[in-house]
Amino acid sequence: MAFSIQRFSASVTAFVFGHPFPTEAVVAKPLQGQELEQVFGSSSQQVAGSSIPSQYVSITEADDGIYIRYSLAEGDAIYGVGQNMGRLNKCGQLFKTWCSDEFRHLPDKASLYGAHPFLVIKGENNFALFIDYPGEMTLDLGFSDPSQISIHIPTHHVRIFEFTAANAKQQVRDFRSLIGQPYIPPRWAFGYQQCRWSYYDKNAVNEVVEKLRHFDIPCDSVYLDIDYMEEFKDFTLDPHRFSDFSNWVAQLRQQGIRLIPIIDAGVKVADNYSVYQEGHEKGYFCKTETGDEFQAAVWPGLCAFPDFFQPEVRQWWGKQYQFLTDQGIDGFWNDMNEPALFYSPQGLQQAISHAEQCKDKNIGVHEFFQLKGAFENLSNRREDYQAIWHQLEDGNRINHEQVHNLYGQKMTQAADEGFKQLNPDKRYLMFSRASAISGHRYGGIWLGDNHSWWEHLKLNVAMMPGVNMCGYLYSGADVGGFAGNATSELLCRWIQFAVFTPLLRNHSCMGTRDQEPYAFDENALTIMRQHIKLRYRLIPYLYSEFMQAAKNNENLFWPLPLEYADPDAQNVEDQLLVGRALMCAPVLEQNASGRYVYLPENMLLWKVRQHDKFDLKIMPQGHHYLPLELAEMALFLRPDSILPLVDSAHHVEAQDLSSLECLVYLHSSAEYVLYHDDGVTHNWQHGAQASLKVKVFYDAENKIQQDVTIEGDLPYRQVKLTIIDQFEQVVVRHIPIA
Ligand code: MIG
Repeated sequence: MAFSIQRFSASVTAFVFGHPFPTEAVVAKPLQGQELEQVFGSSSQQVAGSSIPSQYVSITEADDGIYIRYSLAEGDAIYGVGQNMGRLNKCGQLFKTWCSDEFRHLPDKASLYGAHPFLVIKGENNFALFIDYPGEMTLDLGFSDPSQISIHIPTHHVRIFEFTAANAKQQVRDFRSLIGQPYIPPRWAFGYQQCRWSYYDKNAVNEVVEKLRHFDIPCDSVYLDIDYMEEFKDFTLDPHRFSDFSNWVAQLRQQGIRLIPIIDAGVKVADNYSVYQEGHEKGYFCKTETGDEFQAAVWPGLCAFPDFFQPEVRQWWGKQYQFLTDQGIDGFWNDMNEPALFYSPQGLQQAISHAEQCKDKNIGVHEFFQLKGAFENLSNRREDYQAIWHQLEDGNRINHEQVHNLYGQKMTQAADEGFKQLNPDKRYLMFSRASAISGHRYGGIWLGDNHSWWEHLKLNVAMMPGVNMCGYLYSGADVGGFAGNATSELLCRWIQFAVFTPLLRNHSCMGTRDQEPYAFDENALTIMRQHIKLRYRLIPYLYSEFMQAAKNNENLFWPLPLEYADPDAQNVEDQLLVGRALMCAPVLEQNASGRYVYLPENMLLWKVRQHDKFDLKIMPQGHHYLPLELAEMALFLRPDSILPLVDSAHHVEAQDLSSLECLVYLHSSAEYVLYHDDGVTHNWQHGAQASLKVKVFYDAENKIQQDVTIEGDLPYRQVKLTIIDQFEQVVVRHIPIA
């Protein structure tokens, strides 16, 4: 078996088989020469052999590809696998990496929109794996045999990474340091965002904005779904329903609202449409085996699909966004980029012939189901994907089947490259539906077409750490659920969790019940208002934690078992750590008036009913039943932690940052470093960052003291400390900032 070994550090090793496709997932370079010898001594030069020197797994080659196997011990848990079904611990499940337009997210779905083959094994042995392969592979995580992990990669060309640092968090950091720094959104993208498919015209959008402002719901952006375009053609505007666009964009901007248009991957095949014409003439679209343009239908009807694997095509595509940025737009969402295919002309023809054969026949039940299936399975057919060919830089072509999972993220890469050309200093809001490993460098992701089901609120909780591990820090689900009809209770509870997700966007499908906060009863509206305002109060913390996580290869959301060693914490699936100071414990059941929580250590509970009023209580380590009315949510502060807060406002840029409030849960010495920058440019990379350090501690006489120090340019002028000690004594202090 021919393979070579690459060492990235003492705890990161890659086994390389054949000539893997250059996915660009990993930006780090393997150690070489002296560096390598320093870490591993002279034996490190060993490159190939007969058996693979993996520390934990067996890797074998067979005719049908490469297998990775590992025997699970009793109590082993598996975390990660990115955007996938299931709970936090993925033991017992089967996944396939195949970016899919998957509307239903039923529990046994093996693939969703993202392909994220990074997993952490925790238990008897502790290690992590990343398989750098952009096609479909099967991850059988104890599904066929509960005592076995078996991963099948149907190729002889792949790079397999093994992470052997002592604990899961470090393994994640090591992985993240390989794949590079995440995309950084503008700070306003941490506000509340309102979406629906579709706000049909300017009036519809204006009405949403008016109502949100009227009902005192803070909001930073409203989304434009496919109906803003003329005949669903990318980079066009419907001239009637969205006339005088740039003036309108500017008007909304004055009210603190940004418009975020959708961009679909498919380009309508049409004579009088310049984007198609140019792409067609220059040969920029994906081809079939015989070199014709590959076409399939999506919303605009028959479409061609930009061949994003070519740098020149990406450059061309990236420039198209300028049509909208020139009119004042600074955020987008890239949809349907798995790519989703409703049908191909060939597929449709086959189904029609099938039907014709059945015509005038008294068909049997089996024939009936086949006939039905012939039409039902027209979308996203494997044969259609196999008909797509990509042109590579080296002059070779590659079949789509081999690289399917990279398509969507290359679209987002194209957008990112375009933005950098347009305005290298500016941060644009960008997130994608399809993704793989390394798309996190170009944008965030949303979690796709979920349903207004309690199960999908739970799924949202379980997915956040998984996508974080793969670098997708700017992410979130469609709050309230996309398909189906949300109850006001579900939306309230969902918002109570989503106040912690960087992307906080309420979105719902055409034909469903209105889902804006004001579309529900008065009581629900009040509850949502309070918790959305809480979100705005949390923005300094969330933003600071986000930036630190991005810079230090951390997650924003960590599962409890990865942080705490005690046995009871290992089973906690529905509470998450949010940054370094907080733990959330959302209510995830209908009609629940509370929930069980497990506290691995003493924590300070803020039961939030009103965003601007503390209702605080120390809860001791252990199991508790916590009553939580619909109007209440639980926010836990860890010992010796500090939570920075500011006042809410109608939108992020209107927030008054002159006074900062810090909630301190003091045991012996608490410290927080609040990161700050301009929030709109990339200047932070060149030193334009500031920080405010708050330290609260006991002095030699057991008196509470504080230190507030600043570095750089900060908007904060005074700090109000609300300090709770271990005996629930409250001390309030006002510290001016010089
Ligand atoms: O086939 O643009 O996931 O957010 O509203 C549906 C319409 C296409 C799927 C996206 C969803 C969006 C919808 N799109």
